[in-house]
Amino acid sequence: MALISILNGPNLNLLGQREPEIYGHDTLDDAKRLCSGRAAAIGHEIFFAQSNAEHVLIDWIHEARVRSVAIVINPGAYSHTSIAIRDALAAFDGPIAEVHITNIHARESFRHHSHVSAVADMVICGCGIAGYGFAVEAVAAANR
Ligand code: DHK
Repeated sequence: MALISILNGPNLNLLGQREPEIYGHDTLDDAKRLCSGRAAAIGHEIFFAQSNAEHVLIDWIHEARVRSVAIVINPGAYSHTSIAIRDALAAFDGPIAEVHITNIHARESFRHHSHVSAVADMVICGCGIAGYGFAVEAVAAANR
């Protein structure tokens, strides 16, 4: 049994409450339940966490270097701004999945580029919280 770190960036604590016409009605707790069920089914455990602070996300990525076999990350708006998160992920050896609830390419132009995508092994966007489940399965398969 191995650990997968599932990390969520700013404003994702409000999932289900903020702009539901864009982000839907599912909550981050729903995403956590989905991930833990999906991970358990394939013999893995999860560390699932959310922070609005860039440095906290970076610390969790560093911790994943020693305790996790894979990372699933929705960096929220930091996807589009944070070279520091990109660099932290580049120092992780296992598979990385970048997840976005929405299809960032069909939204405002400032969301079209993600600094994280260049260091992710896979990018899943526009699938709602189902994307988290796909990501857990994909990183587990990539780690085999
Ligand atoms: C979530 C956010 O908070 C936005 O800043 C990103 C992403 C998109 C999502 O779709 O999950 O641009």
